[in-house]
Amino acid sequence: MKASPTLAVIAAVLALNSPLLLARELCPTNHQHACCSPAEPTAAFTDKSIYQFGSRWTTDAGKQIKLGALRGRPQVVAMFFANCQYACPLIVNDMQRIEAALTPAQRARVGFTLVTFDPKRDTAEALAEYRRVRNLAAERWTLLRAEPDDVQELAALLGVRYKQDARGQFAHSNLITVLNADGEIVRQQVGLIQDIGENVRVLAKLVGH
Ligand SMILES: [Cu+2]
Repeated sequence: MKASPTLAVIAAVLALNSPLLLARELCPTNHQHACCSPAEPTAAFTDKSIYQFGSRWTTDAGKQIKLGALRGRPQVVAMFFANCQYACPLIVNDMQRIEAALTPAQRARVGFTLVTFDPKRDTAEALAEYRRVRNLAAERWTLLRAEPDDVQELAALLGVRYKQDARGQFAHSNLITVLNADGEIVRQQVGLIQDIGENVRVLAKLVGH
């Protein structure tokens, strides 16, 4: 009769331990136990990923998303504002040149994202109009706006500097960033009307074609 309590204790210990053992077995060692920390859902992104931040964004279709929604294919990203008369149209032009230089198979596996640093004027409707005027394909292009603090945070992560002047226009960095499918910065191009060749090569490598 003495065996019963002992067995019960052993059974209880085994029952307690088994989920842990199971979790450990399932954990790939190079994943920093991301799968074992349900309290941290963002742990699935690496510490180099700009997707690890929980900021909320709105698309030009009015849909609420987190940046992690862009995961899964490399993204060509730039920050801009729709009222820009000079630099931003050229940035978008450079992105469209990259888009055009990809093969159809590559193009299907790459996304293009424009993030406004002028959320006051660039409402979802204004961004939708920008998409229409610039003919930005819905299956590839994502246009985003967010609250100023979140825009600032993303700009800091990308190394984009911007400043609004008295007339409401923005002075800003001219920067195109290539992210891999996990949101890590792979390459950045500074300036306007640059040679897009290296971006295209990097993207081709990322999509494995
Ligand atoms: Cu601009």
